[in-house]
Amino acid sequence: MTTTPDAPPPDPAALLGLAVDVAREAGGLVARGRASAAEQVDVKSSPVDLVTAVDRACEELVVRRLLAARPDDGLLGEEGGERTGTSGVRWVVDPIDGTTNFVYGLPAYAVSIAAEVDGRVEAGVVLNPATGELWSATRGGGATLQAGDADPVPLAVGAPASLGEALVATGFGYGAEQRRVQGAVVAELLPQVRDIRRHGSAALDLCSVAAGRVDAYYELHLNPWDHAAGALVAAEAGAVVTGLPGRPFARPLGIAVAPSVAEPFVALLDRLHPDTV
Ligand code: LIP
Repeated sequence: MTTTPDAPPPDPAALLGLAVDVAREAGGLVARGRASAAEQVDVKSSPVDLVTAVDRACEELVVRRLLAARPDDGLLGEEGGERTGTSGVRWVVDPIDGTTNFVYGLPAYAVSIAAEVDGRVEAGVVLNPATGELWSATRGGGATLQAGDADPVPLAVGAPASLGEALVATGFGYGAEQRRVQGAVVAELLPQVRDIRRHGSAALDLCSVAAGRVDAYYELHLNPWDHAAGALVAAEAGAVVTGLPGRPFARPLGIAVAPSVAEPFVALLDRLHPDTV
């Protein structure tokens, strides 16, 4: 599915405008569903991989709104939404990234919506309904953070002087064996950096790199909906967004890091992931 050559290319700013409007409406639904989140919880790939009725209702709303506005677009959603379009645009949706936090009432979860054009993310929004923070970016257009009704502020990554002074965020998968491997990597990494943060949402971790709230983030085996919007926000704020040497982002390791420590950080992760396929 690609854009038709004689049709004008979709305008990333217009795609972002639609994504922001839909994310705000979806964020309202998620916020209203928070108090009863734990009442309707199912499990997916493992006993710790949760999905709530609110995740599903949120994705249903987002899909309905996006396709009402742009009926020829494609779609990929975490909760099963999948559709091939004819316009060259595909929406990548995570209705609630950080579902475990949502169920527990930890205010670190987000609605994440990204627009791909011909397979490349051109616009993305991440909205945390618990804090009202909205992160957004277009490719080449920079990244901003809007807190509530305040004016959006441009984002820029931090500049830690050394790897030893870098605050690093990471996350863990839902499989016990994968978590054992990821835990062993953290044990090796911890003495070599400032500290580790585990926020529980890849989308918010990537946006935290963009805002300089952490200096680096890495995680194995992320799904497209976990990172599509957040990785663009991080890149547009100046982060190095990459995979292991010679590998693309999230294939299988997703890395976003401040340029000042990118080289030693990627080299360290490469040493700590010798068997990563
Ligand atoms: C979550 C990711 C997080 C990861 C969790 C989970 P979900 O996504 O955002 O980074 O560590 O294991 O995958 O499942 O809440 O959408």
